[in-house]
Amino acid sequence: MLRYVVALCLLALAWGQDCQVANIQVVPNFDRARYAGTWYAVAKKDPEGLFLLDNIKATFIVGEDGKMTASARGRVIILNNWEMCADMLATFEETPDPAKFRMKYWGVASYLQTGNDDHWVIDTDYDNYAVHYSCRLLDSDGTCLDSYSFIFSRHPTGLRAEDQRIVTQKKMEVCLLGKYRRISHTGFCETNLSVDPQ
Ligand code: RTL
Repeated sequence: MLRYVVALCLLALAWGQDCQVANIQVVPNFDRARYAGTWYAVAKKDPEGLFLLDNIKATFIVGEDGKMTASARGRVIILNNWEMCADMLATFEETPDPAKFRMKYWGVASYLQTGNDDHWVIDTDYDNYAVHYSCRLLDSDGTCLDSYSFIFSRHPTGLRAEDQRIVTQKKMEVCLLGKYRRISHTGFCETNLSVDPQ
């Protein structure tokens, strides 16, 4: 019963949203040093076209110069039926808002996608969860026509129960509630380090 009441309240709140990209709130005083390290993508909302499928893991690094870079790995299918793990690299350009970056990305292999996307950190507690958002195409009315978003967890097992509610709230704030799919982690993109026999 309580679940339905909460769901109804969320729905009522969702109706009150204007979905203007310019009004989307991000993490105040974003601290990239605390954000650094490994994140497991546990859910995603896809953009138009080719995208990472599953087994997605990202590692953010802050260099000595203070600049943030990242690497990401995930399963993709390219050329219609070639399944592989895409190794991606990214650099981040700062903007006046510390939680809003421009992300330039490319594949380690030249046939992988390259791009230059917004990379906004909507919310994070740095130790457990993070909500990412990117709008690729703004509509003339200020809403987003083509977006993608990742829910990240520090834990390969997924989000902690106590973080779920806040993440649902944030999904709603970026106007993407109900559009996310769970990301499975099957080990497909885990590199098997071979141990040499003595
Ligand atoms: C995320 C984390 C930070 C580093 C990078 C990210 C995005 C990667 C993307 C990759 C798309 C690859 C495709 C390859 C097929 O050619 C935000 C995960 C680089 C969007 C579609």
